[in-house]
Amino acid sequence: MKSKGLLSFLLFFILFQLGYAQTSMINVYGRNSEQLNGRWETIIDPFDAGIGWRAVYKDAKPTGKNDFVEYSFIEENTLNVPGDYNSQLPELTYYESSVWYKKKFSHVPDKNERLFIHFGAVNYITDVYFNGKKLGRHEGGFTPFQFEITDLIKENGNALIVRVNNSRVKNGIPGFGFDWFNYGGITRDVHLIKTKKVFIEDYKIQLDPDDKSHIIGYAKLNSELAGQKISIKIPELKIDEKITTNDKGSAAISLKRKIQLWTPEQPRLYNAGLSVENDSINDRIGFRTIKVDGTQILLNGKPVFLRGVNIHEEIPQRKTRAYSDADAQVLINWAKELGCNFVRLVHYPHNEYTIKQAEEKGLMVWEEIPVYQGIDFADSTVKNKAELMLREVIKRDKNRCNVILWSIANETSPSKERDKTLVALAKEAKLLDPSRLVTAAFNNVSYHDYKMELKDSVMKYVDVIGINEYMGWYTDWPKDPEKVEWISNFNKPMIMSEFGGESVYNNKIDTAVKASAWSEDYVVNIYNNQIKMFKKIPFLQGVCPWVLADFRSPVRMQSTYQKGWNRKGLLSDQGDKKKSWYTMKAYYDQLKKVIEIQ
Ligand code: GCB
Repeated sequence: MKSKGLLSFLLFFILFQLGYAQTSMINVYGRNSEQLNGRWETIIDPFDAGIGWRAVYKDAKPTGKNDFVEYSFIEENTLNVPGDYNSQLPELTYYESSVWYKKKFSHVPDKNERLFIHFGAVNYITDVYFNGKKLGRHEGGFTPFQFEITDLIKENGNALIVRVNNSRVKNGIPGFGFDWFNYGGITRDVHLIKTKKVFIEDYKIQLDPDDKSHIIGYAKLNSELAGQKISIKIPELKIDEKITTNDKGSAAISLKRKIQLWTPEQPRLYNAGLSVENDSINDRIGFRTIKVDGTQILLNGKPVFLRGVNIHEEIPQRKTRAYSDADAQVLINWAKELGCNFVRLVHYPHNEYTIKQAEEKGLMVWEEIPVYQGIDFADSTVKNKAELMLREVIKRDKNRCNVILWSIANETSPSKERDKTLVALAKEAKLLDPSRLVTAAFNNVSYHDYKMELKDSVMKYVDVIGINEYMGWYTDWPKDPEKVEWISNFNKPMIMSEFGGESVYNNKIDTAVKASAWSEDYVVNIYNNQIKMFKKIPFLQGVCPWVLADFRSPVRMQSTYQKGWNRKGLLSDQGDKKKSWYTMKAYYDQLKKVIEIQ
């Protein structure tokens, strides 16, 4: 057993060394770059025949009458990038296999520049080829990655060829089964990034958790060059400073200023610029502190109750993944309208547009990696993959002040291997980013003597405990909701990270006592009971109904009401407000009033 574990670790390590994608540089949108979005030529390849001797990546074209190339790209067959492929052709609706993509482009070379192809996200396995050469592979559907192409670029006729495969994999993250739609394809923006030879690869500019007038962080070059001057400008704070790199190519930031802090009520962001020689990056940075104190969550030192909602990265009316700034606005505006100050972005890292819209509009964010339910923790590569995903998302979003929680898992069953992985992830998150809180959504609550007790050995490793419970839906109420007593031995804040039930919009069937009626009134009843219970939980510091909108799920095939949709949305699949929307909104309005009075 041990040697099997070692073997798979070595295998993963070798894979990682040979042709694995580079972790992406941060803030692509603030850099000198060009989008490679649009129509890409495609070949649908259900049996992956294009991998072997057919070698699609060679981009062969028939030349003579008897020279037929079965697998060649033609201009008539195209799909949109970004965009999931399942929603673009009827024959791809439930497709789970490979599609090959090709993008041609020209580029005027400049000998002082370096070039990178950057993918915002591709679901799930991606093999990337450029001008006939394999650049490498990336695994994981929701995090960015890049490849350098400086030495391979030509002035004309560059061909970027990508094989995407969205098959569910047993030792993948997520694993075989999950309750959302398995949208495959190049689902986020693709960029050609142009940097100078020396450029800023990474930076962190945030508030000192212990001093609200102290900006701390670092800027790091792509190479270990000492003595380079990096300039930082935040004009509205009268910051115009130069810092000098050490022999690791890194320079520390430490600046004292009077700062207007970011809050949900006043989400103040400052324009910031970083540059080295003639390579520069722009960002918008906000400053806040987030901590726990016993059972409280403190934002800028003051207790805050999180009025949240769970959001999947999907536009229900269009039956596609959400991928643009316009899509992000739709989702975030709904959350604002509901009265939220917080969103739980489930169950995987969402696109940067959504995080930024939330930041601009004053919503705190829970970000999660897809360590979801049936993960194969016994496979030793799983832990490495999860850690890599966690690193990728923390690297990407560490400058987003609205991100307050890194979630390492959702509803995993305790086992020796699970515990080891989750504890390692919690420690890794803290190590990479001590300025934020770590959480996970648990469903291990034991019910005894009319009491609900938080029980999971991993709870002691997180700062905030998320609890998913479906009382009134999957389980009966143990007793009168107001009398349900919650017990925690952790002295930590708890968020009710999921609760709710399914209903079909406008379904007035009067069987209010039967969950299986999918009636709106039945679900309103669940929400009213939940709210009664919440008021009696002393360590509850936030709630997140499941879920903002009905979402597509191939495990929801009940044929009268679900029809391929999980119907627990406060909004219908057309964005109509169900009765439960108004129940939650009224509760949030009431909570807001309490804050105003204080
Ligand atoms: C859960 C899961 C979520 C499901 C939901 C449901 O506990 O975390 O992904 O969609 O329940 O509707 O059952």
